[in-house]
Amino acid sequence: MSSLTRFGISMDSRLLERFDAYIGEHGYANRSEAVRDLVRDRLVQKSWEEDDAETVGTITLIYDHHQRELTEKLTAQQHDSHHAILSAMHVHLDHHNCLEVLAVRGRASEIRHISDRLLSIKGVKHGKLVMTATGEGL
Ligand code: NI
Repeated sequence: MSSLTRFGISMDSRLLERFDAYIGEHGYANRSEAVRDLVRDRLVQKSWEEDDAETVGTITLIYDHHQRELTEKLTAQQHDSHHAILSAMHVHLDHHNCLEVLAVRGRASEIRHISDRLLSIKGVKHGKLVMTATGEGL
């Protein structure tokens, strides 16, 4: 953060009441931090709408490793995208199910494409791309 600038916000009192309830539920110490997080979240969303923006995210996958050829397909896809996959964590949840979390970095359009390709493989039970940011400019 460079320097702090104070500014005032005018808001409908009922909207402010709802906002205060929201920040109370989410454990914010004050309105300023809550407003900062909302702004950051919107800026992160915007960066994901710009296909060429450099972004960071995580792809979470749940699958049954006994499913025929699934592990091989997932591994092959990840090797195809090795330049964008920074790290992979594998957890054996039980006898059948595996959890995989991949940290990814690259252009927004490319990361989305990698995620779509992995999540659409038959046998992947659930998955999600969490879109975050490099932290630059936030
Ligand atoms: Ni496993």
